[in-house]
Amino acid sequence: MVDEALSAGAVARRLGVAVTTLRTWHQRYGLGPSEHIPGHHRRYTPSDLARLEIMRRLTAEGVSPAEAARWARQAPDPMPNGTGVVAPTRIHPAGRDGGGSIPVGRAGPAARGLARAAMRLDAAAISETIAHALAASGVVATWEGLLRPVLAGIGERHAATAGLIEVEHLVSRCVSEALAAASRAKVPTGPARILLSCADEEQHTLPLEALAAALAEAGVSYRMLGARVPVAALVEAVNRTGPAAVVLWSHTRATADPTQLSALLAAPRRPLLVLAAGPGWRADTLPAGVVRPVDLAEAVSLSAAVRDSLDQSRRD
Ligand code: B12
Repeated sequence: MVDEALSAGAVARRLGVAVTTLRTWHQRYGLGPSEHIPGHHRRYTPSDLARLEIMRRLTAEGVSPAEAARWARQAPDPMPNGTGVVAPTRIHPAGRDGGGSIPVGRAGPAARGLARAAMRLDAAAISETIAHALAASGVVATWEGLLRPVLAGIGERHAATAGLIEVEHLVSRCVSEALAAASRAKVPTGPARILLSCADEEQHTLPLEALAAALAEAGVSYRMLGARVPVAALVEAVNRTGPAAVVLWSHTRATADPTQLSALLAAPRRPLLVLAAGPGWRADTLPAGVVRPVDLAEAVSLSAAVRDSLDQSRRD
């Protein structure tokens, strides 16, 4: 094993990280070198390297270092037979059989049940759990206490294993259907003063669908443009419908081009309120006058408030 073991410098070069980063990962998260020859510096074995590769990949994807380290430590030994060959499938924890579970943090039993149903690809149980929660607790509580933890858990597992895409798709579909049914059950009257849209090329629509259902529940009419709206089409919709507020969702940095927000602010029928919603947006790049809600509840209350103020000003 000594021949294959690497120095910290060699590992740092291979992974493209600083030696100090390796030291931090060792000291804080226990991901250190395990080869120890008396009288020599400790060295990294191929198994250590495989774990560090998981750590590097996950942290680069935005997973917190503590969480990434948890996955890295759980990874099965990639070289149990000492061949020195790192089989790619073995460096993903539970990546071979799609087994394991979806982490839901401190979320309650309903979220754990939903996560289990999701792993079984049991669409009927998934839909029933969501419908039951929506009826019993309403949209905001269902989103925060049930859907968000499970969706985030699926994302976490996917980042760690590159698996669970089938689970992600099935759950997304069930969530969409349940939120659409909730929206249809309470169609608000009055003109639609809130425009909901995803940023250009943005395919993550579920948070906007949750907002639509929550607005319906609160009696606020909206128009939903859905996924991947090019900026010219968004501005066209604004100019034709004159909404009081536009909520533009971006889930990832790749779709968070602030010029989309500037275009809304420059539109001839500029909305009273432009909301940049979602984790894609960076606060320091937002044009002045754009508001960033912190969560679903705030997006609902801001939308309802701006609708009320427009209705009031039209009455005066
Ligand atoms: C479901 C899902 C999909 C589905 C979406 C289906 C749909 N109709 O929406 C599909 C399969 C289409 C998909 C596609 C992709 N996805 Co995806 N996806 C997810 C997943 C699992 C859940 C998304 C979601 O709804 N999150 C909702 C909650 C959980 O997100 P949240 O950030 O915690 O939200 C909070 C804040 O934003 C805040 N908030 C602030 N303001 C507001 C306002 C409102 C109204 C609300 C509701 C909330 C809110 O409160 C929220 C909680 O309520 C996430 C994992 C994750 N953690 O999000 C990955 C994830 C977002 N996807 C990811 C990726 C990489 C992709 C793809 C690029 C994959 C690919 N290679 O094709 C594509 C992207 C395509 C595109 N251009 O958009 C990565 C993004 C990594 C990154 N940071 O860049 C993630 C994080 C998974 C991962 N860990 O790798 N995805």
